[in-house]
Amino acid sequence: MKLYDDLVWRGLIQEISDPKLIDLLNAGGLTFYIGTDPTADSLHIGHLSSFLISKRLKDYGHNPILLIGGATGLIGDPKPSNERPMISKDVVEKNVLGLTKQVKELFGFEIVNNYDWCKDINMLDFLRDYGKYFNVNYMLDKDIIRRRMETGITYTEFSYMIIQALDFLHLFETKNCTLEVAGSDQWGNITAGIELIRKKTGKDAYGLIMPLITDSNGVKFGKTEGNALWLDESKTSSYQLYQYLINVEDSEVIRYIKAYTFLSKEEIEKIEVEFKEHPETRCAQKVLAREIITFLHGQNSFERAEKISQLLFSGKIDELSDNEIDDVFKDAPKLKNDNTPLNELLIATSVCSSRRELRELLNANAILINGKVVNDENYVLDSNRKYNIIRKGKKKYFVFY
Ligand code: 629
Repeated sequence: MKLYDDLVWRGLIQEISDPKLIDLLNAGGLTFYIGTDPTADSLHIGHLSSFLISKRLKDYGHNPILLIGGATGLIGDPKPSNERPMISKDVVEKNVLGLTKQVKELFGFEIVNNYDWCKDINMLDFLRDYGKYFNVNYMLDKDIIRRRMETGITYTEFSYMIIQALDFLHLFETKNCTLEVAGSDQWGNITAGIELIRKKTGKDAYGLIMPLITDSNGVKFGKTEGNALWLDESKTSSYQLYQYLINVEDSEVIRYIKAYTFLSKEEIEKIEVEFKEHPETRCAQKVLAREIITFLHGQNSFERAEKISQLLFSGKIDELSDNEIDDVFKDAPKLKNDNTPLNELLIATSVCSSRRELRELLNANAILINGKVVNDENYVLDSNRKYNIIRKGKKKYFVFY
């Protein structure tokens, strides 16, 4: 299948700046770039689909450049909602180091940092050599800027698109980079770059944006009420990633497999048939988790996460090591075991609101300690264990130490 058809089939094309790009994508040989600002020292799963595109294009013979926004990170890309807080220079520097290390390990592509060329542009040159090409009405017409007219936007964030545009011009002139790729929120910044290149050089450059990937309620893929799902394993463990991925909705999982894996059309269609016949096996979610976690953290990490999940599901808490318990129950309440019986301990720690509630739960076999049902309100936790895991009802866990 040709590249463009493959991207369309995977639901990865929201818009391209010029139909001419279709043949150029299918022909291969383009140098393109995708950028990310150092707002943290790790990418999160919301970045993944657009960064995976750089690998898809490379696999079809194009030449990727990954840009880390050491300069733009100091300015802040305007969001539709409100002004970003300014990030300090040393935090930006720390994040640039973290992101550079991560994308090098994950993708191994050429990396550039726009601070390297922006740092030498003084204010007067910026206004003369770049600002002169931006009509304010053109800038105000960008969706995100227009939406910020009510809440207000500073000159700093208003200027952001000029910097991203000069990045594209810089890469166009120094690396023959003719395409910028991003998620849909970047359309205004990309078209600003295409315009600047056309005005300055008279030549064509191109943009490609992918749709925001959301669930059936419009919530961004990877957005959880807890903290973000980081690609850095030390911030979000493979087990936590596994728990999120194994629970994505049946209605969306095939779409996610297309967007987040490198399985072929044939392989995905085979999974789709099997999944439609036996959705209860969650075989599609398992494939999604396997492919993403193996790509990010390797086969061993995936197998470990799957094993821990199976142990937990079958209540075999005793087979979990202490650091696996730390990982699995990272977000569970940690409570001190004072060696009193359940009918004191669970009320004192507010696991239960009263002895009556405790007795109801015990009679309903709804209190499990280290994977085993307990019915005795005078039960005392085993103080020889580093951890005692109490499960209340179906899903609520408490870690006693
Ligand atoms: C200078 C900075 C450039 C080109 C791009 C940039 C970063 C860009 C941006 N991107 C988002 C980010 O950094 O803010 N202005 O978090 C993010 N991107 C990946 C996808 C995105 C986008 O890193 O493009 O759509 C998220 O999927 O929001 O010369």
